[in-house]
Amino acid sequence: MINPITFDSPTDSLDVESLKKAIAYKLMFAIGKDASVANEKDWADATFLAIRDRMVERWMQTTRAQYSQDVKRVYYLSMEFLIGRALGNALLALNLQEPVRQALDEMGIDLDDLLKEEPDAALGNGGLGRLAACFLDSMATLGVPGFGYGIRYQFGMFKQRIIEGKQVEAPDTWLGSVNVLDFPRDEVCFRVRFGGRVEQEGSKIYWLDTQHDVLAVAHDIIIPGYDTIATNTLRLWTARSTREINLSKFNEGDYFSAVAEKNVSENVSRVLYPDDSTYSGKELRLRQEYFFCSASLQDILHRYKLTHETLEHLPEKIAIHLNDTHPVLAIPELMRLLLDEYGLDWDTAWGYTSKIFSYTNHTLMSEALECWPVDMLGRLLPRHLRIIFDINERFLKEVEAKFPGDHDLLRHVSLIEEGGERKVRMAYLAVVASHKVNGVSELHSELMKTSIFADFARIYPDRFTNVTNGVTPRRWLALANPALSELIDGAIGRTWRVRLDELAELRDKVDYPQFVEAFQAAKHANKERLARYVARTLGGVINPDALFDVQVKRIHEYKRQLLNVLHVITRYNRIIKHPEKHFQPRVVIFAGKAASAYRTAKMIIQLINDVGVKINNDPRVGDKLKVVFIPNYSVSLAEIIMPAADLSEQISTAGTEASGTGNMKFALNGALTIGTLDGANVEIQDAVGADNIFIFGQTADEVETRRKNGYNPREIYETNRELREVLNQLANGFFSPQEPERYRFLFDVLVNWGDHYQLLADYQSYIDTQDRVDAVYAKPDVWAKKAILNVAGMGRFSSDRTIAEYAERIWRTPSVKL
Ligand code: 26V
Repeated sequence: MINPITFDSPTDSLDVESLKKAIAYKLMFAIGKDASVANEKDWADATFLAIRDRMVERWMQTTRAQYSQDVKRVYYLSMEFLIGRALGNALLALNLQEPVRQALDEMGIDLDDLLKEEPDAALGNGGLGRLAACFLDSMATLGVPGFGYGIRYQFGMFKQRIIEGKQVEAPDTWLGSVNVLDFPRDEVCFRVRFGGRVEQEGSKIYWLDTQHDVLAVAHDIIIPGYDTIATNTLRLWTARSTREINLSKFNEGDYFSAVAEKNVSENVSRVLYPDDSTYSGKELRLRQEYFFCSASLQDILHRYKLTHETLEHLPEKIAIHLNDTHPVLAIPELMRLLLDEYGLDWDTAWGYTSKIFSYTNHTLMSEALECWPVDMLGRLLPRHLRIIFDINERFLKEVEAKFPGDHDLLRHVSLIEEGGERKVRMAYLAVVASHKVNGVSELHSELMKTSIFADFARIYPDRFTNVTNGVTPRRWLALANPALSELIDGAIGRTWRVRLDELAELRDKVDYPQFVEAFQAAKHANKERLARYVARTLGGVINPDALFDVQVKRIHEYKRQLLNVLHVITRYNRIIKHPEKHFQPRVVIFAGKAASAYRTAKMIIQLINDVGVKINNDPRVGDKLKVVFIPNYSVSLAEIIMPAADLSEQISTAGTEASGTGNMKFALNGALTIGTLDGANVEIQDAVGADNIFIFGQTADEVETRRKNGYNPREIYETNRELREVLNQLANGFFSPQEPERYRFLFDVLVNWGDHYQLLADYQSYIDTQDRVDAVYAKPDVWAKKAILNVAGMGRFSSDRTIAEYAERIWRTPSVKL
């Protein structure tokens, strides 16, 4: 089928002279600019295009090998891919950083300036989307035949500005006018249908009279593996109207509605839902989910059919992974295609489907679990609703046979939630149709089996498993932290980039004062880099000799940024009360976005800024304490912040953070963690040793027990003098004199309305532990040794390990041979 044309490709040449020519050529013929007028964006685009050429050939080679070896492919379906910038990563993967730097240098251009020109591809909210991006990197690097499928949002994650202390959202126009990132594939185009009705004729079912159909057009992004030919694809769908514009309306002179119709259908890929805190049944969101599932499934079957006559081998040749419940409509869509389009009988279709799918759960928070109103689903996707009912009927029969007479169980596990508005429970559908269901850390996977999926764990005990998350060492150490990378290279060689376990060899280095000193110097340089960034963007000066205490992540009540603020205020009060005392200088750094409709989270951002204004301008405080909120947290910003941290704040209420991956990035860059026994923190403690991490607060069990026994935060408020003072300052407008009632709400949340996330219960333990942090930081060598032991212990948190586990235990996808 594939007939490669062979020729001597100029894109093989990777020497400085050829690179220079290639970049100049792209500038001229692809961008259409002369060097004398080209701006930095033009140069960046030209450079990326020249490098992209050098990836294309590996890409084709990989694809050819995949076809000729008839490999099993894994399709990773995700509503979000938070990939960040591509150029730096491509240069690293192809080992072209130095030659390209030199080539540009000889043309009078600085590579570092160009790298900053690229906008982040911010097609995700937070942890779930970034994990998907790390997974793509690891799949390519390991040669796993993996494809990402998602949506090419015209507007990704909103840009955050801080105006008078408050978050203000602005659209993210990342696509700009020139786009060099992806290959548009106008010919790879599938119709996605909506609405209509279902008609039965004998055993055959027809989905008829659909309206508002949309075309899905593919755009391909190259995912280079590190130091390998293996190169994968991320295929993102964009919506196009089935009719360019309504010509009859146009001719009638109704220009507005002629175009409006086109816009409505293209809205499907317009914008990323900037919300990972709550689930709300928005019809557009449902349309987005079906849109990308349907297009992906049609594409997957089309690719399979290119090389297979029958569907017989489908489950041996494809695996489909569901990144949370957002792509769960892929299940009834595959069933629909197999039943209605290919004419399979139910049992065969279901047999294939349940061998093909696997599902990862990323949160236990009930408000984030998707449930679609039966009415809405029925209106938008009548055929799929019918399939879901059929799946449910057969599933409940199976349960009835296994547990006869247990009617409560049947009601609990039904895919349809009854009582009130009827809803489809998407997570249950995922569990019933998948052969494996995993959580993202050991603790989370256990809790999953005792909470949200307890009944299913009885019905399908072998289905549930754990695969602890990981992060790619390429982006999160090699790219983000050249200073530390170089030091590590000198000590243990360069292969840790693909075998992160080798970092364990650094353990012995704590006994070499020279190494310890160099480690401290690298950290200091990274802190200076961050201080410069802060000075440039915020204007304030922060002292790189102070302890950098960092909490960066989405703003959520469960992540407890507010607990961090309670500590900051406590410290401030102590400094004022004891002017004579020495305090370890600290800069407390925050960054993160709040969902635009999440009032409390936005209030927490404003509080951080108000507290910052008060403390930073108080002459009695000086260098002892500074509070900084860095706006517009993103992948690129994280690459500057993580390497500069001394202390990593991972302080969620135990039992709420499924895993966390920021915790891993910080430790990998030599920060010590202050954290609860939550998510992957538990495993990080095992890996780095209890002496090298600051654990505080209640365990998940203790949180649960306290909740059951009737938790009374007011009692803690009344008995803890320092805490009471802090909370009173919130309530009486100490930090908001212009509007004294501003933070009364937060006071009430904590003291009068039950303190759902038990901040007050963990407060004293947190404060005491922060005191221990100061004491250790006062001994720079002791601190540095602990930091080195953190780096050394991070081997198992590589996403390469994670992907190897998925490939072996869940997808059963061997690597392609190249
Ligand atoms: C839910 C929704 C609801 C509808 C609107 C859009 C939207 C987007 C995302 C979500 C769920 C987000 C779940 C999530 O991000 N979980 C995080 O996953 C990380 C990777 O496994 C993990 O490290 C974090 O602990 C977990 O919070």
